[in-house]
Amino acid sequence: MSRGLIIVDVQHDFCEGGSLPVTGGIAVAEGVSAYTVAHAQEYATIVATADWHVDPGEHWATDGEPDFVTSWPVHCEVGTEGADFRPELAAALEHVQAVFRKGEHEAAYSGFEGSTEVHGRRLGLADWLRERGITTVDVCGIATDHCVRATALDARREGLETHVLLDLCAGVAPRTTEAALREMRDAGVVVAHDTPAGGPAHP
Ligand code: VGL
Repeated sequence: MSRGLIIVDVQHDFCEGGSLPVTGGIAVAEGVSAYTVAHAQEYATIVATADWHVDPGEHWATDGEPDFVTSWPVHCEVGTEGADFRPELAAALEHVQAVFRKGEHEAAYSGFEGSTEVHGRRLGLADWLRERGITTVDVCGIATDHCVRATALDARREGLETHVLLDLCAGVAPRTTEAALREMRDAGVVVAHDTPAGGPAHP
């Protein structure tokens, strides 16, 4: 079994002080860094994803009120601080081998919609994991009910054993977070509290 860690969208705009703040975002950044430093040796690969918008169309409610389900305040605009990773994530980023950016011109919730550049070649997350023989992924980050959810569901669709490290996630709203947890569990995702890699899962 070869394990990968996927750190989802721990960016300024999704944390306190950002344009689409998720309560607990900064704590997630700190927790993910501590976890990654402590467990890096247990992962064959560690990657991060980033929401990376230029003009994502109706995903940004530029002329109307966002509904916070499918339309959102302007966030993670390329070239702004809001799109940067939180500074508290720095220790984790030391171990991150690739960043998969998504959503330049459309909504993109799943990290599997993202790509990275390797030697001048665009590579998606599924190919990156496949090329490294990854069979199991742990997913953490922001937001539990949106990008973590979509990334974990896609990981299952790719046939990967998938764990969500719930203590290292933050959700936008309790109702959608509960629904996302149910949906993920139904899809076979193991929702675990701060599970050390290789250790017992506590669903
Ligand atoms: C996200 C809302 C809008 C996320 C991205 O990263 O979970 N949420 N865009």
